[in-house]
Amino acid sequence: MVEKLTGDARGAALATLQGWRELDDRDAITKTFTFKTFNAAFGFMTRAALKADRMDHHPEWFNVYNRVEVTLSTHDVDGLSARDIELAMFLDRAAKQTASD
Ligand code: HBI
Repeated sequence: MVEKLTGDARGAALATLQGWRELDDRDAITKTFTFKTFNAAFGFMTRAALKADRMDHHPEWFNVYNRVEVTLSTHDVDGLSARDIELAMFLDRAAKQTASD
């Protein structure tokens, strides 16, 4: 059973992330990744998709050419959970291994 992140645990978890921000209108985090090419962006999305499927935890995202806007939240708790933090950290690592601007 996944739990909603609140209080100190939530603050500590968010502090481990770089470049992510909380949305104003709902309990979710977002980050825009920019790569050199569409090929690089799609490679990142492919690695993200395989991880998301393994986790059974899926991003909301929007891609235009080399840019990927990602939003993470846990629908099952209507907010943030440790799963969002785990996926965000994976995405940051995957982006680092991908050619960026
Ligand atoms: N993806 N982001 C996100 N949040 C969820 O709560 C979620 C998911 N993917 C699958 C999933 N939940 C399943 O556990 C079912 O709720 C479909």
